[in-house]
Amino acid sequence: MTRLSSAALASLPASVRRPGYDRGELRPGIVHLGLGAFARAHLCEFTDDALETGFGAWGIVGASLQRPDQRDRLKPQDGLYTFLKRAPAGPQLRVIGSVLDVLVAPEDPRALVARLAAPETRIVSLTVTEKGYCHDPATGRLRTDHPDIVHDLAEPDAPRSAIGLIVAGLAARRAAGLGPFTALCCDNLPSNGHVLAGLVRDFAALRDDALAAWIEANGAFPSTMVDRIVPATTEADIAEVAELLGLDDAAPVIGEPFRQWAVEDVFAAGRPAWDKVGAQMVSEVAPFEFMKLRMLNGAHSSLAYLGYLAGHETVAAASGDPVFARFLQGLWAEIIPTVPAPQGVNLEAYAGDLLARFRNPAIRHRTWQIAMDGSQKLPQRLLGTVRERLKAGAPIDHLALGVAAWMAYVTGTDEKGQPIDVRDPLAGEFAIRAKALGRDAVALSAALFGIGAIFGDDLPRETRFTRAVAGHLDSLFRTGAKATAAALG
Ligand code: CS2
Repeated sequence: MTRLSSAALASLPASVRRPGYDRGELRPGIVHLGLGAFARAHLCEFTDDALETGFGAWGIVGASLQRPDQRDRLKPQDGLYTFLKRAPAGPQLRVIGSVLDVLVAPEDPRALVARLAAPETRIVSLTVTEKGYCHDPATGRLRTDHPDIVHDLAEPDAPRSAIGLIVAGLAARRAAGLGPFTALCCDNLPSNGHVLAGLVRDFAALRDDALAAWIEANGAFPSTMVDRIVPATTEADIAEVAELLGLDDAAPVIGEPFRQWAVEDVFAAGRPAWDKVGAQMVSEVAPFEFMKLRMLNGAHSSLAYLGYLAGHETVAAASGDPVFARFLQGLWAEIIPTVPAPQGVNLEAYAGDLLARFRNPAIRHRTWQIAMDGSQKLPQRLLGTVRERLKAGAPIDHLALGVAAWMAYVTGTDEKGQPIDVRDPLAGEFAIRAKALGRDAVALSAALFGIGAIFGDDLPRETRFTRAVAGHLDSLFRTGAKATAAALG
């Protein structure tokens, strides 16, 4: 079969939407760090829509910070790829044209820094996942002992980390007498622009105080709330896209129909017309972030751990189980009082919509995928909510079960005694504790609470919380996830 490419666009079936603008006219105004599936199903689609509305200074140069795979798949396709939207009523296809080129940072970090420093680069956006920020998830501060940060301080012109790259790009711009680009964080972190600004400032200050002051005075770091459920692409998806397209596409992305993007409208050098194509440009992103991180991601993580332990492979299967659907309702009832509703949003209705999205039978989002990197996710997804509920003297049973399910999961053994492939930067720490303490819920939970990067130094002292988690963990070990969730009523 012919491979998708600019030349092959003309042979697409008429039902497949394709770029309606002249890709030859595009200029690279955006560099995107971490060109994974999520960015290609979100930022790149919004940008593709915006390019339809007019002048094309906003093409995207993607950068992979680790592996060359994405570049190797996209280059032969001239950057084109299919977005397969999976609605319950059936699939819809569209070819996205906003990506112009892909660079691979480890192959030539200096070339990427030069691209960041190019006058036409006006936005540097990021989806590098939580752990890509090299920060302490509990405090949001830069980890100066992180191996990539240590490396980048020693070799500031050939950096590896997103933070090192951004600072190198800004330093080169300042040296060249250019203004800064806007650094646009699109990861699921609270106050993500603010956190990114802090990390960039801390790193820059370790290099050069004058540079840090220049960034502080001139830089722009809008906060954003990003939302779309994007499961990892499988071989079966690739085969289905080829069938529907009549062309081979090595790099399709899959996503649900729903998408949301709330962006703080503070840009240093302009932006695409994202507001004309559905993005919400707002002055305050925080209410959107709280709502999404606590209600969607908090529920996603809790359900992923419980569901995985109970043998559910996907979110749709787990949330289709009445016991876990009831658990989600109880969880949202604990979360909602901590969330300031964005203007015009009813949080109960938002929760109802989330349940329908989770249950979308056309999306196979693996519980294992969401379970990944819990140490980086728990603080903003569940633990901030726990702190507020404790302060208010309010019930935390469902939240505590979410945390206990994470603890059971990171022991690395499921309910049938089978090993779990625990992927987490702290997986080694978890394994040592699980090996030493076995299924002693009180001792094991105490040992995990001792990991300050996750729980801070306050939560281990909150006995109402620690007892609830230990009790649930004991029940998970003795009776399993389903019985424990059912017992919550
Ligand atoms: C998920 C998110 O993998 C995860 O941890 O919770 O990727 C989630 O699907 C997105 O944030 C939805 O916008």
